[in-house]
Amino acid sequence: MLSASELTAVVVEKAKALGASVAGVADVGTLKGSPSHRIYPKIGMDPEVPWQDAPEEALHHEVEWPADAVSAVVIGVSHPVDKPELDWYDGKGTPGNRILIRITKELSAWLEETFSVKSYRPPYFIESTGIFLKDSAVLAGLGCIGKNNMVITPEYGPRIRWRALLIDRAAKATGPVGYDPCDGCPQPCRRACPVKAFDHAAYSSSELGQSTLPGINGTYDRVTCNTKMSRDVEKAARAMAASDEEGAALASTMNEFEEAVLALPPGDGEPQFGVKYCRMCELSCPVGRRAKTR
Ligand code: B12
Ligand code: SF4
Ligand code: SF4
Repeated sequence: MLSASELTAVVVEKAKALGASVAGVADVGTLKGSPSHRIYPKIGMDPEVPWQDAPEEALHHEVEWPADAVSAVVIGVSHPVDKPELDWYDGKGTPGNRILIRITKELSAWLEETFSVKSYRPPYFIESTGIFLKDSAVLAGLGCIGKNNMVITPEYGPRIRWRALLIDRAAKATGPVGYDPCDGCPQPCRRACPVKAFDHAAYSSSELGQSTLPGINGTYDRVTCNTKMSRDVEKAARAMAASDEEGAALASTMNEFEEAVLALPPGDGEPQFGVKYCRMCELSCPVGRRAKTR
């Protein structure tokens, strides 16, 4: 049987061979105590209301870990500036996320066939048994949380998306690592935000009982950020609709919006125009800007 270090080496190599830009391993035991895992049951899952006003039913949500999961294999696929369509939401997901899903599926099958390693593929959303992907990437040594509240990688900056596999065999963790590109940076990321989501402390360490917070020190407000995401959906709905009223109706629920996008006539092979969600705090970061593709 492979040692924990050998398993890490082969799984990272295979993930890259399948198309991952970066890959690493984090311990599930360490992840269970990471900042997002600790804060989430206290602030709840609803990005539409300030955490202090979260209704009881939105609170106390915790990641549901499979009992036998001991290591998390984390993979990243770069989303460079010159391929913006990777991040466009088309009613079913994004093209970039579909690449991530394909890689994790193939990696999972390969682990089972080659080493009889059982794996789980957590979905995207936490409330549907997903895991916190940024904490996972940081603890796998693939980057650090930047002042824009995203994982900054040395190779691609924040322009990367994540997915993970949970496995029932111990693989040696590849992180965390000491890396901090934000030290001394004039923070163009925070100034670029069109809705000023970084302009005040939205979370208090004394009230929440932990010092590591969204935006590192509490200076990222997901409620404000989310208003921009809603505007992006409205913009996409307006572009699809014949009238203002029809646009408002399409943007009124995500289900209606998704159905309308999926009903669009097929294009010429290019991804359908869906929502181009805001990336200003990401695209303005200079780290890894020269990287093109993986
Ligand atoms: C819900 C969600 C949203 C919501 C709420 C965001 C939020 N942060 O609460 C909304 C819709 C607003 C949103 C916006 C965006 N999102 Co989003 N989102 C998610 C999702 C599904 C869960 C995130 C979550 O709830 N985190 C928990 C909250 C409480 O914590 P947090 O704000 O992230 O802050 C924690 C960390 O910063 C951490 N931390 C801070 N310092 C340190 C230090 C160490 C050592 C560690 C371990 C951790 C740590 O502790 C904080 C908690 O205390 C993840 C996918 C996933 N399954 O993880 C994607 C995800 C985080 N989003 C992503 C992206 C790209 C975006 C957007 C750019 C929009 C877009 N174009 O897709 C913006 C960026 C906003 C920003 N600057 O943070 C990417 C991030 C990629 C990256 N390079 O890091 C993810 C990972 C999805 C993916 N496909 O890879 N998102
Ligand atoms: S622009 Fe990039 S490096 Fe500079 S503070 Fe923001 S996240 Fe950090
Ligand atoms: S994604 Fe856009 S709205 Fe949200 S914090 Fe970043 S720049 Fe601001």
